[in-house]
Amino acid sequence: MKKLSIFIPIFLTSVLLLMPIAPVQSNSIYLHSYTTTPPVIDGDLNSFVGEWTNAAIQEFDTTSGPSKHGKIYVMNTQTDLFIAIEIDDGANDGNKDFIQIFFDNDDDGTAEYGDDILEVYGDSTFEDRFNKADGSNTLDTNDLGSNDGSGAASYGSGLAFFEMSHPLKSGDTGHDFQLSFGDIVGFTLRYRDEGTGTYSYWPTTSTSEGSTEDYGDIGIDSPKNVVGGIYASTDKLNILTPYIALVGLIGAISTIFAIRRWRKD
Ligand SMILES: [Ca+2]
Ligand SMILES: [Ca+2]
Ligand SMILES: [Ca+2]
Ligand SMILES: [Ca+2]
Repeated sequence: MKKLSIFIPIFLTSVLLLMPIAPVQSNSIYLHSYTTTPPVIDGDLNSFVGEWTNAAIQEFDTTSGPSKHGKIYVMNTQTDLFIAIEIDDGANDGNKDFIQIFFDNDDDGTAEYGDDILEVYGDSTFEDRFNKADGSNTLDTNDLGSNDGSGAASYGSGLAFFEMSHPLKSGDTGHDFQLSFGDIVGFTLRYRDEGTGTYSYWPTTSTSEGSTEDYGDIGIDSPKNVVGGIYASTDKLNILTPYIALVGLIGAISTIFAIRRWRKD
């Protein structure tokens, strides 16, 4: 019985402390990848060999509006977030086709005033925008903000291609997200296909300001250190978790021994 009374607290402490500390996510879509090599933002996803191979890549079918199949690529360097999209489109309609990425800056599932928006048109026009309080959105530059980032598009064989970049910390607060390593930002995309005159969404079903949405998540990864040829995450929590658990375990054992000694005395 005495052995059990020692074992149970040690076991429970170990279980609690060894439980993985996962980032808060709104759903299962969680894209994150660090790269040391930024892509060339020219609308061509193969400007050089392996340009997007370091990215987190996910295929999708739009969840609202006409069903369109696509693929999203996400990665970040120390300074910028990069996103590429390829999506079904029967015809190239130049600046009438466009992709929009709506961000949920604080990742709380609610679209808010000041949330960041990136837009790239089929003719490679790039716009850095933000959510307004009335549910519409506008250019950052219409509100004394700055146009931060770049974008480009191309088209071929029934697919529209978009590449874009945006600083993690532009300094344009109120119009752009300001992200650090380990941060998670919500996102959804909306595609305008001029040929069918429709909008398609993924993963949310709308982008209304003030509404609660089922956003996907983009994580900002920190640089990876090569340790003996193996990539090791420098995520602080990941590194610290086993040590925290060890300290907790030692604490629990010491307490039990202290109690036993005290009982004997
Ligand atoms: Ca490119
Ligand atoms: Ca929000
Ligand atoms: Ca801006
Ligand atoms: Ca913006």
